[in-house]
Amino acid sequence: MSGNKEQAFIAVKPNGVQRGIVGEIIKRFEQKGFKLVAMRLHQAPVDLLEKHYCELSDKPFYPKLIKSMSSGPVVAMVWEGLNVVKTGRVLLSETNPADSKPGMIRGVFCIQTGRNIIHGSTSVASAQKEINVWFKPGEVVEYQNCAQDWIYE
Ligand code: D4T
Repeated sequence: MSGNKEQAFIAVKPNGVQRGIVGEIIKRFEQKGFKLVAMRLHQAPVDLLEKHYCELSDKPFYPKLIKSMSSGPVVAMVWEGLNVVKTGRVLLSETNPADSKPGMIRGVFCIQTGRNIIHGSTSVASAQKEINVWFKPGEVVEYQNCAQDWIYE
């Protein structure tokens, strides 16, 4: 997927949902100009989370990561737009909130890595893998954003 149709998988983790930050996070992606093309509040089963985080299965923090991600509902989303994967990671900022830019999501809303409230795809390839893990075909919606010509030249 390329150009304005690039897609990123973004998820508000259970602690972000519990802390009532979902609206703030959606607002930042909307304000930037990205297009929301899928969203679901989901109590993720462990097997789904194991697929999502399969590349981290040998990490020491993996068991507590799976436990924390299954501790409550996740808001799973797909956002679309030019360079949305790279820019999405800028909006999230660093994995460790202590290293995050002060104005960015993890810099503003959280303190510790294990409670960093949001996930964002790190590459276009991993975004497509994650979208396929979290959404069925047809759940990602295609539509025209009426503001498109006011966002892109
Ligand atoms: P996610 O995947 O949640 O967007 O996080 P990142 O892409 O920024 O970072 P990651 O894959 O390295 O880590 C996944 C997830 O594990 C938690 N974690 C991470 C943790 O609890 N302790 C740690 O030491 C690390 C590195 C936080 C994010």
